[in-house]
Amino acid sequence: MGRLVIVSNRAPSVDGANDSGGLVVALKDALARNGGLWIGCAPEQTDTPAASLVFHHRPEFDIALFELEPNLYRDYYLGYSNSVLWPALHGRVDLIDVQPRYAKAYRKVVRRLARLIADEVSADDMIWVHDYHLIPLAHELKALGVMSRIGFFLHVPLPDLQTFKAIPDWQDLAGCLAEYDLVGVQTQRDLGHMINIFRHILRGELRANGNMGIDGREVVIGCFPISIDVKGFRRLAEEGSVNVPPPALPRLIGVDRLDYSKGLPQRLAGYETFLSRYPGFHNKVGLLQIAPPTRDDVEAYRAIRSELEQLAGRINGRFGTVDWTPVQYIHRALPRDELAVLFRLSRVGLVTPLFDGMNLVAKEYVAAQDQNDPGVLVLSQFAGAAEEMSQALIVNPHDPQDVAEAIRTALEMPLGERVERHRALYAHLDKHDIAHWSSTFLKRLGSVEKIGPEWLALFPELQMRAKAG
Ligand code: ADQ
Repeated sequence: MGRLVIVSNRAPSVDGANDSGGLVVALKDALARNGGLWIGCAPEQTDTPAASLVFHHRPEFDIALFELEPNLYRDYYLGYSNSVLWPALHGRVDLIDVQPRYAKAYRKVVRRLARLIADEVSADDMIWVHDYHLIPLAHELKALGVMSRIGFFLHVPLPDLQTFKAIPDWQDLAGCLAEYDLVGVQTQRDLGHMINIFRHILRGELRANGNMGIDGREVVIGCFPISIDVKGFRRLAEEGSVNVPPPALPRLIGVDRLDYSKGLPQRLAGYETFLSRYPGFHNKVGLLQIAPPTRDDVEAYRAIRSELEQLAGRINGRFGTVDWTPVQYIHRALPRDELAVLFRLSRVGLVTPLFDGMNLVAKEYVAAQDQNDPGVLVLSQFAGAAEEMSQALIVNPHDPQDVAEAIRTALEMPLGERVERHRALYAHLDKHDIAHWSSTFLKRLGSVEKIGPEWLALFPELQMRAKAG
């Protein structure tokens, strides 16, 4: 039995400091079982990157970092990954910034990483690649003769065919995706898009077993909705809130990375409409919006920040009084235990992205609630989470009237209905937590028929370094 090798742009910290929540929790056990390895970019760039992976040993698994030069990293990460792929995959083709050097850097980084990984893995290892930063990795690894099973999971949405074609290298990228043995997305919505992309760009055929036949081989595809450590997060909220007094006013809460896909200005517009339609709620509710900055070096992110600050200021100026601030805005990250408590003490969770692969905040909000007096989740129909969480109040985030009405409904919802909705949401989450997500994906990857020399023979022009393991 080989190892599990995780590859992602960012690796867990070497000292385990940022382990709480998320992927590390999900994968720790699977990694520990077979002496696993996690490969990711070194947090600091250097003008003289090491020629091999830099290893760090942790008790449960090893971490191997690859180093990059600052300029290369900038063009690969801020450039191609976050100024071309991120906006395109989120349907914001107007924000794509096409620079030839970005695409070059992206391919160069992935190719270099593939060489480092090829030296390290054997055919028995199972490789799981994460997210849009590394789409061509299977292509590069297979070109180097790596015969391990290679799976890919896309954390962000896969848009429809027309939007996908706005990416300058769309044919190439679709081909690279199809080189994985298993491609997983978050939702049925995205799975439908993937089938369409493979059909139209690669002349793929959907088979009776739900997989795609492409160029004479089978690509296993599937929908694997990611989740959270439900019980762990609930515990954080319960234990942390014991000594915290509830806020003076019922609170609405929003927690998002400051990103244009999260629909923050639209959320504030919905709240403003609510306040102007229902003056009876003035002085009786408050919105707490927590939005730490990300990717501040990209222009689109600076723009959203100043737009949000202006909107919050406008609402406070228009409706606020000496003793009431309608919008409280915190522009930084908070520790997870504090977030969990804030979720539990908030009557309404506002999760209204314009387009989101899943949205873990929606799940965290539900997990944190007191089951005897739960708050209400208001959820965008465009969050992947909406496919699983139909007992939330589902809204169109582009329509401020709809958001305003949902806020009112949530605030006025009787206890019995809140409990009923929460019970159904929590029961689903409890069964489909992060451990369920990772084990389902890995089981499927493990059952994929192993590639053989006949597949490698499809690439006679490439130099093979087949590693028989
Ligand atoms: P993100 O776009 O980062 O993830 P999301 O799923 O909401 O979005 O996860 C954000 C995480 O960061 C949550 O765990 C949240 O609690 C945390 N966070 C947000 N604001 C914070 C703050 N102020 N302080 C501390 N923590 C904060 C991408 C995709 C999503 C997909 C995830 C996982 O865009 O659609 O759900 O990956 O696959």
